[in-house]
Amino acid sequence: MKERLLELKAEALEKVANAGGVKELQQVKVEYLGKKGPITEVLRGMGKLSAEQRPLIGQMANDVRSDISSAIESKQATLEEAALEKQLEEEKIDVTLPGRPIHAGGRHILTSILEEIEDLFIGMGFAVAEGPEVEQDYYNFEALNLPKGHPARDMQDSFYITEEILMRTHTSPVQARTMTNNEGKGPVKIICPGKVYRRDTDDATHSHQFTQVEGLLVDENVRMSDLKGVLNVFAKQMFGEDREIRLRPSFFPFTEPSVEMDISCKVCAGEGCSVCKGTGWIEILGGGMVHPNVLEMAGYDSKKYTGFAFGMGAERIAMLKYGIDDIRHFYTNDVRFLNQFHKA
Ligand code: 2U9
Repeated sequence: MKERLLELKAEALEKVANAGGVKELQQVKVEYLGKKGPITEVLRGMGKLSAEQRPLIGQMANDVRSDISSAIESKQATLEEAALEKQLEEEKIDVTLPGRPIHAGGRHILTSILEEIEDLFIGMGFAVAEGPEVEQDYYNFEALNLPKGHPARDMQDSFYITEEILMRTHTSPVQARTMTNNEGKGPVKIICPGKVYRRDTDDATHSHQFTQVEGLLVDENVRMSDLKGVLNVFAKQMFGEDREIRLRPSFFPFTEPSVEMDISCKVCAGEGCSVCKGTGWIEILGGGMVHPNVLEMAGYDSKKYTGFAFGMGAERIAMLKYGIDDIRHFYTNDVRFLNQFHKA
């Protein structure tokens, strides 16, 4: 029995030493120390031994068990340590590697230019007013001195939803609504930014949807020179102090007299080049004195009140300021275009 126990011990320790993994080690444990293992079997046969032999063999069997058990434990610790080492090696992170860049978005150029225009007029005391894009024929045309059948309605081919409802063709209905709803019929000083819709065929300079900023100042004794002063400040702040403006006579049904405003060409400083088509001037907006009919229709006494109004396309302003050659860039959202206008 003694020999058998020593033999089992040697056998088990060899298997423990050769175990390549924790699983294999567990098998050795079950095989030698389990209830059905050979050592248990030896202990079961101890009944046949003499009274002197029994405690000796019992002690020996326990020693063998405990030797195998501690060999397994220490082997298990070695194997686990090796497994951890391997895992750490495989999952190694190089914290000195540079981080991946974060591609942060930014303001759309059209949003930036609108905010710039708004800030500029807010600085001159204007309030910002907004209104619906789906508008009544009355506010879009009638209230602006464009009755049904007026030839100028053809100038602005429109998206009609019903006979009386359309997508607004300009932001002027916002001013018409503001004046109409102004209970005390006192002064009005607003700018109206927003999307407008026209049945145009899209090309480099036309879009069926674009963005306008219109302005309106109504008060007593408002004169054309006030319009010129405000627009001069706008032009110089937006395009540079060295730019000159000029007003040319024009026609709009809602203003009388009406003007168009040019700024001196930055490229040739008025000499004439391809950008200004040889004229030295570039058209940027229209305006004029609010037509008495428009004032009266909104409930204002046109003998007491006068006003000026103006309108511009925000895309056109951005195109001139940044040399953008196609209005469609604003809507196709190619990041190579958009990223050029992000401030760091
Ligand atoms: C009211 C009275 C008058 C707004 C005006 C213009 C002249 C004008 C164009 C510029 C380029 C439209 O975007 S564009 O195509 N606009 O030239 N707009 S006067 O006049 C008004 C508005 C509201 C109650």
